[in-house]
Parts: sequence; C-alpha cells; structure tokens
Amino acid sequence: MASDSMQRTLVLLKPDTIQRRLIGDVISRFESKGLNIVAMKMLRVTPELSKKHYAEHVERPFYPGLEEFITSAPIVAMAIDGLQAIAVVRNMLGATSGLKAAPGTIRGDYSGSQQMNLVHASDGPEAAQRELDLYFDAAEFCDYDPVLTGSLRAGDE
Ligand code: FUP
Repeated sequence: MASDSMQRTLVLLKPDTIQRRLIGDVISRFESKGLNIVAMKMLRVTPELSKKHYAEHVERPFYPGLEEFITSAPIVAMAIDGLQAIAVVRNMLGATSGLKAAPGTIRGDYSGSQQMNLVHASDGPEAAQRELDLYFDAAEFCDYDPVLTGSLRAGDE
C-alpha cells in the first residue's frame, strides 16, 4: 500500500446478502467507488469464529440470535484497500440498523432490520487488523497495481 492514508479493511457479506442474491450488487458498489478488492472467499462462519469475531458482544442478550444468523448460511469475506478505506466503507454501509441507515447507503437501500443488515466492516485500524487476521492468511492477499488509479484520484492524494 502506497501512501499513509491507504488502509485495508475487512468486509463480510453476511448470510442475508447471500440468501437474497445481493452479492453482486454489494460488491459492485465497492468497485464503483474505486476501492480495491485484494482478497475474497466464501466460507461458513462456525460458532467458534463467531465468538471471536463478535467478542465484544458475546455477553449481550442479542448475541445468541446473532450467532444463529451469522452461522446460518455462507458468507463472503473480502479485504478491501483504499484511501481512508475503513471510514469510507463504514460510511457506505450506513448506520448499524437498516431501519436507521440513510438512503443511498447499502443498509439504507437494502435492509429493514437491525440484525439482518447485510454487511459488516471493521470500525477502526485495530479492529481491521484483528479481523483481517481472523479471516485471511498473509499469503491470501493479492496486491496489485490497479491500472485505473490515475483516473480515480489526483497523483498527490
Ligand atoms: P456494526 O459495527 O455497525 O456492524 O454494529 P455493532 O458492532 O454495534 O453490532 C454488530 C452486529 O450485531 C450488527 F451487525 C447487528 C447486530 N446487533 C443486533 O442484532 N442487535 C443489537 O441490538 C445490536 C447489534
């Protein structure tokens, strides 16, 4: 990653995205924004992985339902690079609940649920590192020079 403001974030397309056939629509938004997908795979979240991923929520009353949901069908995990990618992607997702997320955001446009909010993204640099390590080995990141970069932003950005 080139500049200081380049970041890598972990994005999960949750079981509702897969069940509703929205994988393509959601990925398309990240591509259209100019972000770079540098790793991607489909997997089934186990209860063990769910407890690691949602460690801060394990004791919360909503956790059992959240685990049941996140393990109910496969997910798609992605590593996404871009300038300020952590905040940019979070803003693209919108508020946690689809009932509150603004129109134009992914959750605002596609979700009417607090739990089934389609997409997860890391909420800060430490979370991104921890979560990328949970889902990907170092060898799975496919860094490359995106040929469109010169048409997506100025050279000093
Ligand atoms: P976010 O960072 O936007 O993904 O949201 P949180 O870390 O606050 O919550 C993690 C997941 O728990 C969310 F995707 C939705 C789910 N959740 C519930 O199902 N019920 C709640 O009351 C709060 C969160």
